[in-house]
Amino acid sequence: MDDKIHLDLEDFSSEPFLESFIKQIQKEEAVFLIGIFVALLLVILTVDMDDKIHLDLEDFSSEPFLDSFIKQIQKEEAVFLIGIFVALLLVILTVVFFGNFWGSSKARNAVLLLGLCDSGKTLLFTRLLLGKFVRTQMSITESSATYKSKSDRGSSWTLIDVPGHESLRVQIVEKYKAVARAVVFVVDSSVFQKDVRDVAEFLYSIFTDSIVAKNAPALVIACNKQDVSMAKSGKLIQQQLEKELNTLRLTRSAALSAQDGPVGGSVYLGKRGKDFEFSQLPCRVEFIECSARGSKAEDGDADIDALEKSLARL
Ligand SMILES: Nc1nc2c(ncn2[C@@H]2O[C@H](COP(=O)(O)OP(=O)(O)OP(=O)(O)O)[C@@H](O)[C@H]2O)c(=O)[nH]1
Ligand SMILES: [Mg+2]
Repeated sequence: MDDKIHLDLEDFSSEPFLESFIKQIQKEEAVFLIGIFVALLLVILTVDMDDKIHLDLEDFSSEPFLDSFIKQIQKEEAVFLIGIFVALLLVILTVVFFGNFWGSSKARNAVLLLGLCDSGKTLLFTRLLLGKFVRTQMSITESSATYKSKSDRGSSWTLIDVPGHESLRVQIVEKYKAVARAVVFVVDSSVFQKDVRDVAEFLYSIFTDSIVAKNAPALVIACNKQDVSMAKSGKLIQQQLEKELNTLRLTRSAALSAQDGPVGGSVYLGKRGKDFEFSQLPCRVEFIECSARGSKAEDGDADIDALEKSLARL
């Protein structure tokens, strides 16, 4: 497991660089291939022309029948060659197109576990990967491991447990945001009333980021600790977050418009002129209820079926 975590971290630390490198190569490859194609076309046309001149010279000494026969072959050869070129061009375009498509979708295979401190990310991470209960401590660095989803396709994602502490998470989110296929945002439903403002600020900072807005990773809000009797329901958490994000959007846009100069890297959350709702985000949003601890803690299973189903649909 340690090895896996270590290796996955190494893989991912270079991913944005790798992604841009591949894209660069793909771009240059396309130009290179088109260059070859044009060069080949020129060579063939020249050869064709040479042949013609040569044959034309011969024409004077040969019979008219032979002459028309050679011309006929030349015509068909040209059609044949043009056919080959069109086919080649199609192959090149297909390779470049699918290369780009494959590159970008393959690069985004990370599922980020985000949320405030103590919301239960590390316990959820362990439950999803190993199924067992562990005693956790405050995370100070990210952990990652390959998670095989419980779908028929059996897709695998790299699950990344990001520490909740603000001074640690900002840099880590920055590192992985471009490769996120989904964000599982873990909320401690038992203290949600106290946390609502911080949760909204964290969500706001992620979903107004221009790279996140462009990639639109799926958002699963995991309302955790449902085993605690005071826990708020997923529905209530959704309503209160929508209200809080609406207020936050008003204050933030007012603050932004009061600033001088352009503000980079930030997009508008939701739809202008309408109260904020999660359905306005450009990605799939789901609220699920779960308990990473489960009713029997060490001895029992977690209650994370809804989360597993959600991950299977990614
Ligand atoms: N009752 C209950 N406790 C839970 C649940 N999930 C996690 N906990 C407990 O909450 C505490 C914090 O859990 P962690 O998984 O360490 O929290 P975290 O989100 O990783 O916290 P940071 O690493 O500081 O960001 C631990 O004592 C867990 O046992 C749950 O579903 N129910
Ligand atoms: Mg943790």
